[in-house]
Amino acid sequence: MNCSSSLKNAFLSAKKVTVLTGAGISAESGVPTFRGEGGLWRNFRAEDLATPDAFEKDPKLVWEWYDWRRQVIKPLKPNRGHEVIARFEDRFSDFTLITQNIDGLHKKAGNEKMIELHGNIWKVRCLKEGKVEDNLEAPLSLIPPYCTCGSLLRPHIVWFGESLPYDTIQQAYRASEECDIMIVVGTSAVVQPAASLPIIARQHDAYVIEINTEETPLSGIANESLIGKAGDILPEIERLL
Ligand code: BV8
Repeated sequence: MNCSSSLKNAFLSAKKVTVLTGAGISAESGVPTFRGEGGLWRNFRAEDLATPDAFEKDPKLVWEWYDWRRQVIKPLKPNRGHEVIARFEDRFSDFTLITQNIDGLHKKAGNEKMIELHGNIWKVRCLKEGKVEDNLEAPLSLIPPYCTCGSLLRPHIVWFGESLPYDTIQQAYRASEECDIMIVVGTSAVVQPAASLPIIARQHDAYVIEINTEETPLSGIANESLIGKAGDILPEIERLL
């Protein structure tokens, strides 16, 4: 990777750093991405599995898919990219991690504070009471699972067509507006509102660095678009600091 002198300078003067991650950061851990070769949406239709209508129509089918994904993710470990981002939390006094991922690998890597835009696959929510609880059972002993109140539980995940929780998206907007540097890692930058965050950061004069194995709609907007694996490029950036 050829790091430009502007990238080095941006880090030298940066006070607030925000990182936005997508499925690509977890690809090297073995978590399937959504789009592109081998992506989940190549084999499954989002409308059948990741919408409130799909859940209403067939909660068992939706839960079977999430149970399968939980079993895939459970034994996986954070990779070098996650580890660098975890160290960034200690390194920068004003640091925010925004993730679209639901796999929980940033927490496993050691990040303590993060904005999980699309929820978390290890949490369930009671349809009646709205109560959110951790649930690490994989495979699930009962599909679909039920709350102690007798109501159906759903994955605590934001599906297509659902609004992100107000506080969550407001925090993400603020971290995008206020940062000096935004590093955008492993996202195809097509799912809204997450895809608008780097644009907001640029509009507020942040230095936006994209890391991806291929070009995305963000590549022409970012100050630097670094093509390669997150697990290779993030350690190189860390060595510069
Ligand atoms: C909302 C479920 C208001 C969780 C997910 C038109 C019609 C209808 C709707 C819309 C529309 N236009 C916009 C919308 C709204 C919609 C949307 O954006 N749709 C898009 C697809 C057009 N958004 C919503 O519905 C959101 N809510 O807007 O509310 C509203 C309400 C009603 C109606 C309209 C609006 C809610 C979005 C929630 C999405 N939930 N899935 C789950 O089960 O997992 S989205 C899914 O995509 C995941 O959550 C994921 O996080 C997200 C983003 O994907 P990426 O992370 O970017 O992953 P992807 O596979 O795409 O890319 C991976 C990248 O990594 C690639 O670029 C690859 O090159 C790179 N890579 C691979 N390996 C590496 C790497 N890079 C670096 N290193 C590597 N080693």
